[in-house]
Amino acid sequence: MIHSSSLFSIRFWGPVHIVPLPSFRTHSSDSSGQGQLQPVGFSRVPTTTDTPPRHDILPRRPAPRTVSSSLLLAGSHLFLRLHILVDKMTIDFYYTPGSSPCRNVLLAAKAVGVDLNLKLLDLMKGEHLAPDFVKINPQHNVPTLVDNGFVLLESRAIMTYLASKYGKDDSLYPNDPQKRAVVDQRLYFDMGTLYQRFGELYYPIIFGGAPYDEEKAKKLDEAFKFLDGYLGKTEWAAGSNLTVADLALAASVSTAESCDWDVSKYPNVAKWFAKCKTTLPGYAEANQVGADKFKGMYQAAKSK
Ligand SMILES: N[C@@H](CCC(=O)N[C@@H](CS)C(=O)NCC(=O)O)C(=O)O
Repeated sequence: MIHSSSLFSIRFWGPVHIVPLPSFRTHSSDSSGQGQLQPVGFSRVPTTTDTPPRHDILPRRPAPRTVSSSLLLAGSHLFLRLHILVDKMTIDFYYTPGSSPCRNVLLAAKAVGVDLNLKLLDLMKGEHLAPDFVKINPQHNVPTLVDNGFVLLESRAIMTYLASKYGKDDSLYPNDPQKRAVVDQRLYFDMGTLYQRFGELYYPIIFGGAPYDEEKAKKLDEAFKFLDGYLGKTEWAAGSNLTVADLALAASVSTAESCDWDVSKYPNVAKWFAKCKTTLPGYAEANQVGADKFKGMYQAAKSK
């Protein structure tokens, strides 16, 4: 289990007292109008070096010019005067361990270092169709995240949300537009091509007792070759460092491996995947346990 312990929210409470604060305007002692910052309403002791204001040539300003530093000061002043309540925040996570999309999120939470309050749903028992859950998620699917009342579906959206909101830095989901675009492309590739084709081949076998379909297997093989091409160019899926794209792709590849898909046929994928298994934070707990459960479902379906 992953325990909730390290996250805190800051809640402001009680009446907000707006205190009179000094605002600032420029004291124009030269014709450029760019003088020192002077608090308005605070007296300033004249010094011998002061140049008398040249009212004869400078137009009088009807109102003081407020600058951004006054806003900053106001913010910090207010902050000091507000009551601060630090309390525990809960991030509920509805999931089922065998689900590859749920493991995307579990891996992301481990990599980000955020604790989730795990809420197991047994899809086989229809727990995801219970009215209380459908009220939270009308699409009644997992993974579903509820972060202090904020509900989010779609595993890859949840991953990028966790990385953006709770990441120590932007390495897992870069702020740079082009780096981020590559991460997004790999995530969409995972959802729309790799995992999609995996599902098209294996879901009918596991959940519908269908026979192995060679045409669908060729499509999945092609998707793995695309991934092999990406990983031939960069060390990680979207560049030189680990990102959320690696986490999603690793969950998908592990799920295919659970169904006896031969990952060793794709040398770059095999090398990268071996590294993922040993270096992704909490890999065994977050992903392998669930991938093994999925393997059990596949084996059971095969033996029927
Ligand atoms: N694209 C979604 C897929 C979610 C999904 O298909 N979840 C399945 C389990 S793997 C589910 O909850 N199915 C039950 C249902 O849709 O009622 C994601 O990545 O989060």
